[in-house]
Order: sequence, then structure tokens, then C-alpha cells
Amino acid sequence: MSKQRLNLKTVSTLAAGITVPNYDRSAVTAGIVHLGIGAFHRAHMAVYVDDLLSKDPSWGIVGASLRRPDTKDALEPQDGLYTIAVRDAAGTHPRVIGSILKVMDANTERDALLDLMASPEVRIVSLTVTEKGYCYEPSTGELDLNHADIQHDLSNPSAPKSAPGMLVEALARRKAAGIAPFTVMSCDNLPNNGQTAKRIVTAFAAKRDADLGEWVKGVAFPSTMVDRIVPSTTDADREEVASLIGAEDAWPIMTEPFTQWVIEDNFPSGRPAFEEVGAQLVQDVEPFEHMKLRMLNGSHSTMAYAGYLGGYEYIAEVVGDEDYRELVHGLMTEEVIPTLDMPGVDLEAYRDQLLARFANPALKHRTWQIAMDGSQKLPQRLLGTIRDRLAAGQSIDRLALGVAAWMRYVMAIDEEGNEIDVRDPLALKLLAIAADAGEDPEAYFNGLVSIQSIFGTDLIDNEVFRNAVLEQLWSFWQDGAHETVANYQLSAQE
Ligand code: CS2
Repeated sequence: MSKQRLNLKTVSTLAAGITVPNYDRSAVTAGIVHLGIGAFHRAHMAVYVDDLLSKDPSWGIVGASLRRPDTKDALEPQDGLYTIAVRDAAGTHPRVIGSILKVMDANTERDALLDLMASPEVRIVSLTVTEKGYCYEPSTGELDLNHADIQHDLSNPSAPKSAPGMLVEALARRKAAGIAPFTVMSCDNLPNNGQTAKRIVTAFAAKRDADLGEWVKGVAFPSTMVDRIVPSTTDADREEVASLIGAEDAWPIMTEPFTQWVIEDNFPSGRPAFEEVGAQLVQDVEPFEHMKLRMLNGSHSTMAYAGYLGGYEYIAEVVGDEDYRELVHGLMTEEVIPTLDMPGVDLEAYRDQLLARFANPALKHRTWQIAMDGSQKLPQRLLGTIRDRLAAGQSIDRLALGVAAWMRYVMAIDEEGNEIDVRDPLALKLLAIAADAGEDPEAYFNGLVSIQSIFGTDLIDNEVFRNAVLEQLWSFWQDGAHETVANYQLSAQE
């Protein structure tokens, strides 16, 4: 029997004990437009906002998708309501979130969306557009003027496709109407995400028109560090949530109990009282971003590539393998923690908490999901740490293993000879390099390390980096992932 659909009419009839919005939804107005309304936003910022709407209903969210309309299709019949289902060893705990008032498809509703972004009641435009949405060079963080979407948006400024193009057009409309700018809040996993967003948006604006470029320099771009693990939703998850809540939800969001949000307190146009709902408001987010990107995401990417190649589907299985666990423990303890400057923070405790989060057996976080877009992720997750350690004359063996695992993974053939579905904006280029190199790991290494958008211009000539990564790459090539992970210390000691 098919169940009723989750929406404003049915929300009061859900199974007993399900937490639902505790505010009058009809009184909530839009104060935030969020670009990139994917699963991460719905498990993170939208939950913090849901927690504060009973005190201040002027901060509802209108979400926008820049690429696919799938979130709009799922949430429109549900009046924007959806479930987050928190998973731990004790079970799955659903809660209905109401902070997303509606979802707009930037492709079909572009003008209406830009007008909304330009309206005075919208005071924050937040972003989770993923690394590639910034249309930048990952190694330098500079706007990529050759990017097809940037070229399109410079020629068609009032009908933009890219996130920088949308932000600048909305800001231009505000400027023309004499309305103060909104604050741009990046919630992506980039170091200095506020500064990065600012660099890209101001560069794009200045390219459009010098006056606009100057005006945009006055916009606030607070940095934030965001953290919550959000595996993709499966059909089995949908069924479980439907039976728990007593209604169909086309797109529930599965997540872990842990959540963290550190925000730079720089909102000249006003902000919700995020500190009252668990966020940390600080003056400088950068140390937190380094900590999270290098510890959590650096470990994640290493486990994703080496784990996938070792035949593991989920992160919990990877850390369940003693050799992998020891690798990641050693990576964080010996190679990452010494690069971090976090007075007053117990980094060993943070590491142990991460290992426990990775081991959450209920979470089902796919190695393949984390493996996506490695060309965009490697610089901030592994290469920054490597540079700091090389500069200090310190060893990089485990970090090099992570880089080598990525190199082996993007050959797109697994250890059984099966194809790997490599999702990456540079996938074709990576494949061409593998094809040219044939059976020669050194030629393959040389080809990859010459991609400046990933490796910059310095690492190609660094002997320590070359030797360390090549050694691990040889080992992946000849002995496979399990042996490489089990033996990295032996080879490092020789
Ligand atoms: C993961 C992150 O998919 C990935 O690349 O490393 O999304 C990770 O789960 C989050 O950053 C956790 O906050």
C-alpha cells in the first residue's frame, strides 16, 4: 500500500515521536538564498536554521540548484519539507526539517531567482557548490578565465550559469537598485573559503565592469568550516524512512549524529543568531579549516582511494581493517597534527573522535562517493600538508601513499581488471595520461604531476616528493592496495 506523501498537510499525522517543525511555517519569510541545494546543505545549515526559526522567522531559506532540478522535483510536492535521518549504532532517528521554503531551478527560473537574490529581505547568499563550482584553479585558487561557464557568463552577464556569474549579476542588480549587498557565505570544503569566494567573485565582477568590481570589494565574505558526514541516499534508505515516519519522502537525507559549524563573524547586513543553535562564531576560521580539511578530508580521500582499490565499498569497512586504520591513525598523528597550529584544541582527541565517526557501522558511506572530484580535492586535503612538511624537512610517507592511491585510482581500472567509474572534471585528461604512459609508472607519474591546476609548479621538481610518491605508486602497481597499506612503513624505513 502506498503511503501518503510528506507535506504541510500530512506532517501533523506522522508516526508518534517524530520531531517536526515547532514554528508556524506560514509566518516564515526568506532571508537566505542558498546556491547548491544538495544533500550536504540539507543535513547541515538547513538544520541549524530550522532550530532558530521559532525565535526569528525572517531567516527562511530559498534553495537553488544550478545544475540539476532533482531536488526541486523531490521537494516541491512536499512543500519543501524533508526528513533527516541520523544514524548511529542504536538505529535511525528521523526528524522533519521545514527551513527550506522552496527550491528554484536556476536553469528555468533564472530571472526570478536573480530578482529574489536582489531583494532587500535576502541578506545572506550561502553556497555549497562543491570545489568545482568555484570555476577556479585548485592549485592557486584564482578564477579560471578559460572555464567554459565563466566565458559564457562574461558574454551573457544577465543570464549566468556559474555560481560566480549568478552572485555578480544579483549584486549588480542590487547596486543598480541602491540596495546594500548581501553577505556571501561559502560553506564548501575549501581552505579560506570566504577569501576564495571573494577573490573569484571580485575578479569576475571586475572583468565585467570596473565600477562593479570596486563595489563588490565592499561585500562581506565570511569563511566557514562545515562538518557533517552525509552519504548519498539509497532506495533502501527511502523505504526505511517511509516506514519510520509513516509517509513517503522522495529524498530523505541520511547523516551522522556529529555536526560542527565554525563561522567567521562578519555579517554587515545581519545574521541569524547561529551561536544560539550550536555554531561557533569566531574571528578567524582558517585554523579550523586546516584542521578539518587535513585531518578529516585528508584521511577520507586516502581511505577512499586506497580502500576502493582494496575492494572496500564503505569507509567503516576500511577503518575496520587494522592495517588501514593504522595508516590513517599514523597519517593524522605523525604527519598532519604537527602541521596544525590550534592552541587549546586537543588534536589527539579530535583524531580519535574522527576514527570513531569513520567507524560508524550504520552510516554506509561509500569510498566511491568520496573518491569523486579528486583533482579538485587533493590540493587542500593532502598537498598543502605535504608542502608544509617538505619545507620543514619532514617525512611525507603516508601522505605520499594517499597521493599515489589517487594516481592508481584514476587509471580507472581496478585490481581485478574491472572499470572504475571515475567522476572528475579532469577524468578524460587523466585517462589520456594513463593511456600514454602504458605500463610505465614513472611516465604516468610525470604526466600527472605536470597538471599544474592540481600540483602547481613546485612539486614536479621536488625529489623527496617524487621519490616518496613513486615508491608507493610502484607498490600499488605491483603489489596492490592491501600490501601497499600493510607495508608502507617498511618501505619508509629502508
Ligand atoms: C568527503 C566529505 O565526499 C567527500 O569528499 O570527504 O564530503 C566529508 O564527508 C565532509 O567534508 C564531512 O564534513
